[in-house]
Amino acid sequence: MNFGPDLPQKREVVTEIPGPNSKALADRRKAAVSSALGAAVPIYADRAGGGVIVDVDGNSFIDLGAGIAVVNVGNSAPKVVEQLAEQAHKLTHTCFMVAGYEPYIEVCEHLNRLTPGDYDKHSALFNSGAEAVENAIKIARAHTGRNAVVAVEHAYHGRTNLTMALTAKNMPYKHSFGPFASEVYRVPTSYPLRDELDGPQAAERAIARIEAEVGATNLAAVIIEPIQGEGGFIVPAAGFLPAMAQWCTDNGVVFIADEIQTGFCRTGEWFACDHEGVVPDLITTAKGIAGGMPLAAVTGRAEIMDSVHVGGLGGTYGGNPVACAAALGAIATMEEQDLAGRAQQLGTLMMDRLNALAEKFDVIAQVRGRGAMVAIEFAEPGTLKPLPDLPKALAARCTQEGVVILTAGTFGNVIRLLPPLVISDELLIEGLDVLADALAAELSA
Ligand code: PLZ
Repeated sequence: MNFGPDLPQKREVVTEIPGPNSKALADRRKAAVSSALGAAVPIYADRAGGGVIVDVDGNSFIDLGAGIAVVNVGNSAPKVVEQLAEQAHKLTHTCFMVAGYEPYIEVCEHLNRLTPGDYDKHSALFNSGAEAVENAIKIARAHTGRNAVVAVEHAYHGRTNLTMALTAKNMPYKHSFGPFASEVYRVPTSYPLRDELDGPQAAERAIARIEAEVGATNLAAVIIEPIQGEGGFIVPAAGFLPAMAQWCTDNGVVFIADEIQTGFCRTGEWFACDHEGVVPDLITTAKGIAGGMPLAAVTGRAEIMDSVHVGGLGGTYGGNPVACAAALGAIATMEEQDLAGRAQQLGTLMMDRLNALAEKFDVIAQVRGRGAMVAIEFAEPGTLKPLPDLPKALAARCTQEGVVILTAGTFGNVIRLLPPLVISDELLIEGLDVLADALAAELSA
């Protein structure tokens, strides 16, 4: 039997999609699993590795989603599996607040070393991205003694009560789940395709709103994804992030970079903040940190991280030893294989091909992104009116042809590409060709 990374790196559809085994699982799912959980593709995965996902019917799909930017090092990456298996044989759980263990401390050491800023840093580990965001806000409030938090338009920070309040989009994340946490304010961001502002102007607009509607002295934190993920891979205009960070510094406000989707080599640097030399006070990470195991972190200035009373942060499973061992394997893989450099190469390849596609199809309003985090926004030619049905139809066509592709965007009109960073050029190019054919077919349908 082939394990993940040994799987033949090929696209091969051998049954109808979904095949009989996937259909049988869909029936069992219907009977056993809450229908509240969505599914981007109708197939059920059996194995995955490199740039492919093989389903329970033996169909081999090119993976252009990496489980939403999680398996940057590939599925079942050798070092991840090796280290987590070894750890699992030694110790699966004590609870870090009961009895500590080395892998937790070692992950924190790596985070303190790799995240932006050369000041003294401390970290704390959690289970999910949303939990990391919640804790970053708790820390910022404890540190400043202030309550208010500012998030920006198109933001995504999670599905828990506080993070739903921070998240912008109603459907499917917030609808019917209110009331939401209080003292959360939303201000405009920088969305170069849809506003006419350069980075400093967009920051000035956001800051004016904060000063008028919240007041700096009430504000604990500003939280921003340096490139917005679920919101549609919105890359702010140059200068926006540095100006926001500077204003926070000048006003004693904690600047939190949510790098849960952008982190760990995805954008061609270790973190997206690195592209503009932005140094956040706190940074939240998850997803790519542990090669698929649930782990998340808050890292930041030691004096901010330590401003919470002893015992004020924690949780039963946060920084579980097996997840930490996986993170150590993932981080070693990223360093040894220079996956940040690889993300840059993949990005160039995707941008070149997609820009050529944009020349041909006027429904493509913009191709954008950084490194291996690239998106296409679709809009009615000449108007920027979002075309939300098109990405959905394209993703469905791609699945039929053996390519897994994800959508995004506040308006649902974005296709996003997030291949595992260990995918081959050949496979990525083949995936992009399938997407191009799907677009041509859809537009002529
Ligand atoms: N912050 C920037 O991208 C997770 C959401 C998938 P969790 N994004 C994928 C879905 O539909 O639930 C995300 C993110 C940013 C926070 C989060 C939340 O991370 O690990 O899903 O809690």
